[in-house]
Amino acid sequence: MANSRFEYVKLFERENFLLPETHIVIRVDGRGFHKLSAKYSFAKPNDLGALELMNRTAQKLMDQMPDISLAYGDSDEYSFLLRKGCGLFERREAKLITTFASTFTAYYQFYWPQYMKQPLEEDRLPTFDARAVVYPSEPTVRDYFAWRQVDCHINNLYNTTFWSLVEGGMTPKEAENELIGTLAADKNEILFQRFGINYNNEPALYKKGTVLIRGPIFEDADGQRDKSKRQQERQEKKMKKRPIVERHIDIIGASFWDGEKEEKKQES
Ligand code: DGT
Ligand code: MG
Ligand code: MG
Ligand code: MG
Ligand code: MG
Repeated sequence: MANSRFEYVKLFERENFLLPETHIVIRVDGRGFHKLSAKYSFAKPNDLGALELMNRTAQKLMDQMPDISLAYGDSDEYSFLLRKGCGLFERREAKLITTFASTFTAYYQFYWPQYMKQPLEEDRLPTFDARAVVYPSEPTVRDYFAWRQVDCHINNLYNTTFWSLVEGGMTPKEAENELIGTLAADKNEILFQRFGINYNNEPALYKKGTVLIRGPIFEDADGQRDKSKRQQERQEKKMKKRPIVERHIDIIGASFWDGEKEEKKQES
């Protein structure tokens, strides 16, 4: 468009370019899923269809964004790790997070009928927000993902015990009081003694959440900057072709990440 006398308004725009040479993590989270899960009668504490729908949506997003090497999800959230030198949208924060939130929302709604029994209603459509955080090193990225999985574990143990107590006849208030001040060991004990549930035998999907890997996890997009457009496109195609592997495993301990390193060593 030709210049006009109105064009100066563009000077008011501000762009946040996420720090170069850092690991970008983008986390999407469902808006008001406390209410939404009640409205669509999600099973408690875990709705298998809803979790599979999250996983399918996250896989599709990864398909579209070759810069994602790792994703982790549980409950109504998903975190995506972008390769360190990633230049997607020139690392513009607003462009990244709005695209992630809207693309995730679009696919979640698109796949909904394949996984959920109740049809969506226009007065409560599922939507997602997104935020981006940059991490300066591999250890901080590992700690980020550990933090999310610990959160999944704490919530799932609590919710599993809580809903067992309620199914066992307590009111939600009574169950809540019963659990005040209890440690993990106490909850395991309640589940085992009163309900014959061995928490260890609960599905890994519920206990550990879901890891989507398109390794090598920490492969850098190094040298991307100096590459020609054709070379960049070729690299993107290569990344896209790599299969995405879904796992429900521990990512807190070192072995997940070190195993990754071992594989890298063996490859080279
Ligand atoms: P937000 O994120 O601030 O907009 O608010 P919420 O309500 O989405 O809160 P959040 O994200 O902290 O917690 C997720 C809620 O979603 C939590 O109330 C439990 C619910 N939820 C997630 N997955 C399931 C499920 O599989 N079954 C059931 N019954 N509820 C679930
Ligand atoms: Mg929240
Ligand atoms: Mg939420
Ligand atoms: Mg959440
Ligand atoms: Mg445009």
